Amino acid sequence: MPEKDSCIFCKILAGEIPARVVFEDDLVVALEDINPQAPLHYLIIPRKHIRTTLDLTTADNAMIGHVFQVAGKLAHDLGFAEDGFRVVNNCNEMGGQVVWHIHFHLLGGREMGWPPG
Ligand code: D5M
Repeated sequence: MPEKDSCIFCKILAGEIPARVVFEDDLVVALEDINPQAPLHYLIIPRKHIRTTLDLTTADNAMIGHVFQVAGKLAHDLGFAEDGFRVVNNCNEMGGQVVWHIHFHLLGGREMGWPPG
């Protein structure tokens, strides 16, 4: 079975698994993370099934730029842009990736530590 067919994020994007969606357009869907690591924790998920950051190609450049624009817009619209926020992409096991469909964490609502854990 192709990996895409068992991908939990593809199932969410297809409406087969419920999610608390806060934004969507033709390129991405943003939703509340089921296991929040901050008072405000959203996932920005490209509609295209891309396994990891390492699988991006130049064809994805505009979409990735769009992800960051959406992150800023969401932080602004949800009222935490001025306080500050963090956008995180985890890649492969040691990077902390557990879902194999590229996604970007948008975290806010608390002071972020550095370096991250
Ligand atoms: O992060 C994967 C993230 O995906 C992790 O923060 C939990 C979140 N997750 C997993 N399943 C769901 C559903 N069904 N709804 C919302 N959020 C979900 P990673 O960067 O791969 O470690």
